[in-house]
Amino acid sequence: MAAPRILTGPEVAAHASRESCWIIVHGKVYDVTDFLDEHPGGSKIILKYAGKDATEAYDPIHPPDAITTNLPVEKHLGAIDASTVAKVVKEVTAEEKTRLALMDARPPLENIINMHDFENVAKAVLPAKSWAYYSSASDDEITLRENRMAYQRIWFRPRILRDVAAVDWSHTILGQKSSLPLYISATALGKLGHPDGELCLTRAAGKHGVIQMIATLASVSLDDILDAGVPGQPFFLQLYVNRDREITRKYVQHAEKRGVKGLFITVDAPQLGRREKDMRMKAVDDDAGAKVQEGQADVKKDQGVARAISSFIDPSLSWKDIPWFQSITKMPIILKGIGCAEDAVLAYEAGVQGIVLSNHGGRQLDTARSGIEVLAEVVAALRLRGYSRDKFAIYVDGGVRRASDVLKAIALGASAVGVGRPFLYAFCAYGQQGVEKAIQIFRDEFEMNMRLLGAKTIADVVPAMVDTGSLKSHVVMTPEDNLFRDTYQPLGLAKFKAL
Ligand code: PPY
Repeated sequence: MAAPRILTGPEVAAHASRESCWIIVHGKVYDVTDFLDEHPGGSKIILKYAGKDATEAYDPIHPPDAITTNLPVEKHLGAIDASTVAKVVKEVTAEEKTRLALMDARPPLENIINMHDFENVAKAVLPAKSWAYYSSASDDEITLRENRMAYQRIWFRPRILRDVAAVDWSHTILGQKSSLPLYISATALGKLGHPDGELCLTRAAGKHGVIQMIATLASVSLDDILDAGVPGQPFFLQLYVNRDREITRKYVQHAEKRGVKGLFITVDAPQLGRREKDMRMKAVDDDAGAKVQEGQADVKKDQGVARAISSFIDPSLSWKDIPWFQSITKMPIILKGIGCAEDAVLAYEAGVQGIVLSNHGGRQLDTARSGIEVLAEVVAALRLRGYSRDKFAIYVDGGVRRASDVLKAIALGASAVGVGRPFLYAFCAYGQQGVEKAIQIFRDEFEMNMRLLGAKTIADVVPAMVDTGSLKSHVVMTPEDNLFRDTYQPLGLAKFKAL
């Protein structure tokens, strides 16, 4: 076999145009000239790095092997001699300076006492683009806000004098032991928020006995996440189904072989929602880029991070595909993104092991109802069909910020609850330690709330402990949620150009 070709910085730099475009990623040189117009994120962003090292920009928003699998081998030109690559001196913008100063001035972790605190710090210390991607939801973001509000329309009916000296909030989720009755739900592109990305979750989850659901679109590869786990650490996998089913089959079977305990197939995203904060951020960036790359046509101008990389997801996925999934894996299959009782019943009848009542953190169909509201009708419909909680799991996610939210969901029949953004914001703001602190806060809240509710164990959290009289009424007044209001960033409108 021929020795791999070693290229130098000047050789690569000579290919810095649309006619011949080479880039460096992870120490390797690629000829991406023919790929420019196929790049889901548009050609302009690649051309910005033409002739240069693009690793830093590539990493957070691509699965680690995207470039090697998408480019034919003849376009893999060789390795780069790093010592010959001119160091790019990055201009630090005023915005970046402020951000770094805020990072230094973060509240000490011991002063963080709830999930809203993490969100507030993340909002200040994240690059604007990352915050826009993570925090955004679809259209008017009504569902995003409703996810939070719905919990506040449920009231507790506490029990007293039940000897709650010892309370235990540990739980079993999909047959796996968990120190909390919740799991870390999948959120994508973790390296947009922290250099270690999703590994911050993995390490904290392993240390504290919490289950992490790994996202198909994590910034860290599935294997690297699994390798970072402690022996026996349970993981779930969130799946986006590829148009090319062979890719999906290999991915699923690999996950199973590596011991992943549950397959959560996302079913609410045949097309990604229009997340306007994310889209606007992209438009702002393109305007700046246009000055550098004058005259370059770019077809995908208004997409935002998420839409730009979602084209592999198969919109033709249907109920007919379920038997195929059942034939390729023995992992329990959970459909993630159910929004009404009719589909919950279809899932039950299809023989999958569970569902997640979810609206994708408000990021898909706006004005879809909250998972917690849907739960009540789903449990009623499934009971009529003889369902039992140990045979079919019903999870809920979206808007959970407090242990009290989790207890409300469990009282209403949820098997456990998914928590996504709060853990994401915890690591964006404080890395692994932030996630550990978030877990600690949930623990403290479970202890207090279970005592005050009169439940010694999770099995004691029963329907009679909640009053859902207002849940379906979307207009009742509730006391204002100040912490949520202060961290929620209102949507903006199109900006005028500078005068
Ligand atoms: C989301 O952003 O809501 C996701 O589920 C992740 C994602 C990221 C990029 C493309 C498609 C989906």
